[in-house]
Amino acid sequence: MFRLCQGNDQKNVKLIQSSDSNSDISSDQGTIVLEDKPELKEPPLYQVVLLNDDFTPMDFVIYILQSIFGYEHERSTQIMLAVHTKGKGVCGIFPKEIAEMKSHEINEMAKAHEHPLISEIEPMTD
Ligand code: TYC
Repeated sequence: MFRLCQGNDQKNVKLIQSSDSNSDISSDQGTIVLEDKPELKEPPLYQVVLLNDDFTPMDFVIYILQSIFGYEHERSTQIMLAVHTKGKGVCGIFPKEIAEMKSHEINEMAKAHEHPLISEIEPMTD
């Protein structure tokens, strides 16, 4: 005899063949249990956005991109020039807490060096 059990969300189910020794599921021989998978959602992502200004030296922005985001010199230069010409630009995408930390680090390093450089975070829209 087979019996079919299932959770609410039919997309997230797996088949388990029961046995008498498994106390989590029915002890009827031949019972099929469809269990929901635990729902593991990806964390919402945020962009770290760098804003242009007229005073922060280009080399300082390149240094920030290398030290905080780990970009190579050439890639950092490309990002810096994109921000310089377009007014703002994304320099990385992270879960909220990491984006906040990186943005805070940029803004504090800029303040410590008395540059007006500012970064912000923006939620990704999908
Ligand atoms: N516009 C700056 C300059 O001409 C360079 C710069 C680039 C500043 C990017 C900020 O986010 C920035 N020195």
